[in-house]
Amino acid sequence: MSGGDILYSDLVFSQSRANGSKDAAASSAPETNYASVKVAKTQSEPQHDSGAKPARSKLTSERAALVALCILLVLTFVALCFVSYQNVQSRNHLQNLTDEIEAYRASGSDSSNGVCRKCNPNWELHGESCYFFTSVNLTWDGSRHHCQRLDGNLVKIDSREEQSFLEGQLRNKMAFQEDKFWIGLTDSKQEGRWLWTDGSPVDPSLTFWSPKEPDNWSGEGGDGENCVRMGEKDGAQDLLCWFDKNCKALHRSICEMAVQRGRPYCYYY
Ligand SMILES: [Ca+2]
Ligand SMILES: [Ca+2]
Repeated sequence: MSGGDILYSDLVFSQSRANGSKDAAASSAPETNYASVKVAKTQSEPQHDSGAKPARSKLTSERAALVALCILLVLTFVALCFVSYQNVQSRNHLQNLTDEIEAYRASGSDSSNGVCRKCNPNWELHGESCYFFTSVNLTWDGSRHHCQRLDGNLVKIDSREEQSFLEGQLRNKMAFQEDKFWIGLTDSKQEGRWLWTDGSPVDPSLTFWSPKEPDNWSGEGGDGENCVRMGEKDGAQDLLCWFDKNCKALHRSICEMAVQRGRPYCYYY
């Protein structure tokens, strides 16, 4: 029952007559009057008070638990974000270190066998030599001088293994089929007598002429073709990728210099 409801009660009143014997005898039974009394119920749900407090208390506990759970979830989310951020930072740091080491290796160094063999930055180490693949297009003479300014010279190929290394490198470096690289071989002094830049003759058993080369083609001028360029962008059959070419043509080039030997551990330079 809600607060403010009205209770109805039936009350019975008995009254005795004060006088009159005739009436008194006739009315031996008491006179009965009925009255209705309205009693306003002003107390608010007293019967429910005993159970409301525990319900309210239970509701409050549930709300507190919900708030605590929300806080826990937020904290967990923040913690996960922090851990994730730390992982990303760690991965970035590791990647930077890896890149740095790779860049160092790419610059050319090797400390195997306890002796550091090192090349200048941007030179590539292979065997006992360092190689630099130029990015500028110059004549054969211009390329030779460029290599000398870098303390090297146009490459001299002494073995099939060296030819294989260079041929593989050029596959990735050539932008297009004619983007070939000068090497240090020429017959400028005497047609058909091929000499390396150090004056040594080419070993006939160690040449890698492309088929139909050298042809001393004079289509580009009366000088014929007295300098050698190499490279096949799509890879050379059996490493055969030497071409004689007019020395005034503009090409990139391969410079070579002896490896630098130093302390046992390159990374502590
Ligand atoms: Ca020639
Ligand atoms: Ca040719």
